[in-house]
Amino acid sequence: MFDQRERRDLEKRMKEQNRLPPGQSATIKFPVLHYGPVPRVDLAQWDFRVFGLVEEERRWTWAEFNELPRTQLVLDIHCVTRWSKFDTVWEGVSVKTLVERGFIRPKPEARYVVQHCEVGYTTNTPLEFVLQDGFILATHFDGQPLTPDHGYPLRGVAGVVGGRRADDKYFWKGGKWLRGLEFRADDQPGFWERNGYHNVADIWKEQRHSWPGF
Ligand SMILES: Nc1nc2c(c(=O)[nH]1)N[C@H]1C(S)=C(S)[C@@H](COP(=O)(O)O)O[C@H]1N2
Ligand SMILES: [Mo]
Repeated sequence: MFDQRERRDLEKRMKEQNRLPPGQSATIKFPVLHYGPVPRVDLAQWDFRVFGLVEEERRWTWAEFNELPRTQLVLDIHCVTRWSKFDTVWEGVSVKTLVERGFIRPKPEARYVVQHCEVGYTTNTPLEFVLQDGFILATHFDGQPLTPDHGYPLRGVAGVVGGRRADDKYFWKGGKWLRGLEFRADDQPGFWERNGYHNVADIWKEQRHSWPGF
């Protein structure tokens, strides 16, 4: 059983440090949230594609993906359903690093990125969002490979690193069971964005839903 007192103390501490966005509560657990079934993944068939407005489209097998430069990251994550989890530890591949090291070369016209996941789930952000430190393509959580529920073998993670920034976004902007990144000139609303969630998803402005007054 998780201790209510421990949770409340954490929430108070995070609030004092200005790390608790409006309307959120701290959790010590790690809730699971997604639409549809957990896809079964065969790593022998798995690939990761980088396509659209890039100088060269890419396709990496699971073995190749694991040869890419790796990053560890500590993030606060904020779900639109109002739970926040602090100091979560992720490991995987940083899109920023891939761009800096020439593994991905976005064309100058590329301004948005769509994350493509198993069974057609997508989520969209500006290109700058996936290029900042608060976004990672994660294979590991807390030192262990992702569990199927949390996106095994690969997920996008959208979180907050090192204090508040202008473009901190809710956790749904990280797609679980991620299979590719599409670079685009125009924005393309993803699954939750077409189903009522806010396109921008700024956690500090509480951009939860796109319906006014909801
Ligand atoms: N493929 C996929 N990714 C998804 C979702 C989904 O429905 N499908 N839901 C998003 C939402 S709303 C949240 S809050 C987080 C939840 O991640 P978790 O289950 O690891 O907590 O995943 C995001 N990524
Ligand atoms: Mo969510």
